[in-house]
Amino acid sequence: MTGSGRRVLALSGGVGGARLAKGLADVLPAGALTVAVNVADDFVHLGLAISPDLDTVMYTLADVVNAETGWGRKDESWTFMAALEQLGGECWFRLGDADLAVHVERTRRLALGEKLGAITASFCRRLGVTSEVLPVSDDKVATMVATPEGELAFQDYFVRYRCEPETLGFRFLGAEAARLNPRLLAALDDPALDVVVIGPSNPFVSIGPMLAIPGLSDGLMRCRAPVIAVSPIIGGRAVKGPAAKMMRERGIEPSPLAIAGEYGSLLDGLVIDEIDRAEAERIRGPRIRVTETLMRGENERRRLAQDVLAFAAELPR
Ligand code: FO1
Repeated sequence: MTGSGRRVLALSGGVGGARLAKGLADVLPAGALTVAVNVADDFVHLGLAISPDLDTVMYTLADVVNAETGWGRKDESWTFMAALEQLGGECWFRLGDADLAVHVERTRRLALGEKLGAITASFCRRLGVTSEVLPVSDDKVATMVATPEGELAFQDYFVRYRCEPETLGFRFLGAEAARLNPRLLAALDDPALDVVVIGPSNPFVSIGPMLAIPGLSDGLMRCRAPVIAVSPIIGGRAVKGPAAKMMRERGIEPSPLAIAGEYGSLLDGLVIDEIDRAEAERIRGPRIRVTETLMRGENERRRLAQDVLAFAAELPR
């Protein structure tokens, strides 16, 4: 299905989406994959422009990611953090020494007026990434989390308070005015596009802010290729992060059925885990593929990627 010239577009948040993107990149011909990435987790910290999801995708595709945490770099040293701690600086968001170079250089280039997409492309080239990694927009979008104690900026909610506050809702500041990355629009309209894969990312705070940018939902509805999501919920739990907790806080039972409900008519297909097989017949709308979706290593993520591509080939265009 993915012979020369065929293309695959993946939408990704952080760790889960990045792992599937790596699987796809490994089984596809070089350059066949475009990954559009959430930017609403981005923030300025210690004066530096941090783009956690873009960096997670970039490091994962470059094979330099910390496999344990799923974010940050492997073989990292922490001299900067230790020195900052000694000075009584802000240490709740951990920046490794090599990772720091990315934030410093990105901040410098943004200040010169370079676009986030161009900076990301340049970093990816330098790190040997052959897939195209696109920020969903070059404009600023910021997720705000409503909690009973007031609204929190995303990284405060996620890292500083470890996702502990109850979530009442989300706002994506800047999303309405943001312009979709033109390369993403081009990817959606490319006649060679075989499939759009929504990674096993959080539908509320990873894919949600991407879909809040005008043009993406329409583009997905319009594009001729099937749109397939991989459920981030397996056996009632999120593999990583607060997706299941957020569902319970909305009064929804965490399940692939709830994932199908979140994406609604955008989806042509949904990939769910073996453990949720019994759920398949309750899901109305998308075609369902049941397979092993947990990605513990290289082989599992490649096998899942192959499965998703085979499923896409079975779906009507
Ligand atoms: N996540 C954490 O849980 N703790 C951290 O200290 C942390 C630091 C960090 C530094 C750079 C980076 O690119 C990501 C980092 N993350 C950290 C991950 C991260 O912020 C979240 O996983 C995402 O925003 C959610 O997708």
